[in-house]
Amino acid sequence: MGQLVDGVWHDVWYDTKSTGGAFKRTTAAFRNWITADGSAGPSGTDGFKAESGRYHLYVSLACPWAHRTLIFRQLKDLTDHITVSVVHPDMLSDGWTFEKDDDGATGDTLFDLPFARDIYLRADPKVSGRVTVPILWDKERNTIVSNESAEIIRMFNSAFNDITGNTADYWPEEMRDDIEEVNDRIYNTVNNGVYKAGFATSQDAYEAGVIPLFESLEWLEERLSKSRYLMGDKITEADWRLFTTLVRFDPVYHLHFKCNKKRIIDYPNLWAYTRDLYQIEGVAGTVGMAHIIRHYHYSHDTINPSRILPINPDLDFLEPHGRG
Ligand SMILES: N[C@@H](CCC(=O)N[C@@H](CS)C(=O)NCC(=O)O)C(=O)O
Repeated sequence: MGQLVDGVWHDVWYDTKSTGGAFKRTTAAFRNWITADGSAGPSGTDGFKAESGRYHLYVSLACPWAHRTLIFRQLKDLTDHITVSVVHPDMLSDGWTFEKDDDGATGDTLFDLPFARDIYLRADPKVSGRVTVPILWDKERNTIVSNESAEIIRMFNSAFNDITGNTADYWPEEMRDDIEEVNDRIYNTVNNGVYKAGFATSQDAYEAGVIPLFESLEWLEERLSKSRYLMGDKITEADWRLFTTLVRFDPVYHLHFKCNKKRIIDYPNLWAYTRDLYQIEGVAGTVGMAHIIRHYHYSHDTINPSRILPINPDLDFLEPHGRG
């Protein structure tokens, strides 16, 4: 694990010294948008028109942020239009690599490069910052469109509608303010909350992550006792953003990140809701549980230096959910 500084790789773990033991996530660097006509989106520059076969996604099956983009690629019928490479689950001193010696790790199917950092360097030889996935690559302009999953899923939600004919809308205009409010709490306390707890290097920083996390899980349990999905009867991006954390919670975050006050299976509504989403057509195929378990336990040697992978209880995501 490390980062690029002016195009040079430095192998360094997260700096929690300067923040009193707290994990602070950095902001993504590439923020362009694919749009239906190639006009500029809310940030970045223009010139990224939705076209079949033009774009490529680099993902890790372990990563909850990359997982969002795979779900939207599936739900929006983009699988024939956007190609994918899957990194190796082990993220060690070279960061994400394109090693292929693990089931499901495809290598770099575009350029056959060894490391994910090489994709960043191809876009900008002097780039600085963390080498994160997902990466959305433009094969025509030979650059990174975006490495921000929250924005990639919004592009996938609508930019390709004329190409696919799929008009399902997970970010409806009239619900955006309400979705934003829910996303905000879930991002800060749940999606990123598990990382704040897990990567903390002081007791205070750990508690500042884990306490709000479980307060939010209680709030979500209550909310989901009254409505099938977060915003009512309709699935929105808020649900998919929550789902990728819930599906990893019991197998990984509970033990590895010390988020062990409760498990998701201890919350009847949250657990049934997780199964409900898992059972939606196409979604199960995006959940790479072997990479999820391997990546976290094997890669974070400050947390699990023995690299022993736990034998977890079996979770039956296909058990009938009884919601609806
Ligand atoms: N803002 C990014 C965050 C992505 C992210 O942090 N990905 C993690 C994997 S779960 C990563 O690649 N980390 C490598 C690193 O921080 O060096 C997004 O949501 O797209």
